[in-house]
Amino acid sequence: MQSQVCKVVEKSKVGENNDQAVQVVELPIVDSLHPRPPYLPLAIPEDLAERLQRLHGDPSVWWVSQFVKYLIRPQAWLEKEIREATTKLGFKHPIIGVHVRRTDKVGTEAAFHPIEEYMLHVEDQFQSLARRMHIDKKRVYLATDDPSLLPEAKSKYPDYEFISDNSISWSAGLHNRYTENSLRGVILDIHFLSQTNFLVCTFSSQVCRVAYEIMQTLHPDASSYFYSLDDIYYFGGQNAHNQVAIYGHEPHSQGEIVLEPGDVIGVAGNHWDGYSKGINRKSGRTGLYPSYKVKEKIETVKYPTYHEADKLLKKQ
Ligand SMILES: Nc1nc2c(ncn2[C@@H]2O[C@H](COP(=O)(O)OP(=O)(O)OP(=O)(O)O)[C@@H](O)[C@H]2O)c(=O)[nH]1
Ligand SMILES: [Mg+2]
Repeated sequence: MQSQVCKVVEKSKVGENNDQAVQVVELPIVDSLHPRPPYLPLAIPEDLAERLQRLHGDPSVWWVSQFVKYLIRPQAWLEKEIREATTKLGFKHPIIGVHVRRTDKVGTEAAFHPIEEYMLHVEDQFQSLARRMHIDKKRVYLATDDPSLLPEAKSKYPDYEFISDNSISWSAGLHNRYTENSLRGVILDIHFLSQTNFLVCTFSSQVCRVAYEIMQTLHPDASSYFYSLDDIYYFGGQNAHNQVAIYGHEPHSQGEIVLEPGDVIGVAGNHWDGYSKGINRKSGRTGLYPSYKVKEKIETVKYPTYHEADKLLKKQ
């Protein structure tokens, strides 16, 4: 990866100490990387690709999650804080995580979704979990930046137990968001969301997507442990997300596009009604197509490997 990572002399140090030897790794906002390295999500390493596709429902998110796991490893003080919060809140399994992103997001980057829309899927999931495990109580971990939601949810759904720290939601308001206290709150919310049995949220929010990424590090394959009310999973600044048609499709109504087996489709989103929207890269047409008629096109890239890994692979 050496060639793609920008190694630059840190300017402030040059000025202060005239120390030309200091090198820093610059990590710009992914969207503004130029040239675009092939290593960007949703690509996965070629040497792992075959095994990953066999073992995980979404190899790209698994690969991203390995980096997240390393980057967010907690220090001792945070581990202690997490343990204390777990006891204080009474966080227990089975539990479903609900993330409701409101405030600045609504009407700008995402649509408003009432609590009823989330709870429909929460109920569905409890029914499905009940086939596999004993449900002593229908517990919901509620994370949100809207402090009015917890009392609303409690009064509308009295047969559920909502586990949530309302003071964290208060601290997530626009005026308090950039304080250390608020940062601790969102770290705890993301941690607890990742620990739940299933997530119901909007993947338009990075908060839920990162919880979903962390979740992958806790199970062999948690790729299906979510329901998103809006976007499909994406990594902000990712390279093109393509699918391949496995069946042909003739449009039944206006707005649908023709697919021929093998066509590459750039997916824009899933409408969660059986149809997805995207662009057929062969015909250049944008429109709807049945989601079941395509599969993911997994991009693989030759990542540099360590000598140790090379030796291990040769032994297999
Ligand atoms: N504690 C808490 N804070 C939240 C929650 N949802 C959103 N927030 C707040 O909203 C902020 C979102 O900040 P942004 O800078 O917009 O981060 P982003 O990565 O763009 O995330 P999204 O806007 O959610 O996609 C977080 O830093 C929190 O302060 C939540 O469930 N719990
Ligand atoms: Mg944001």
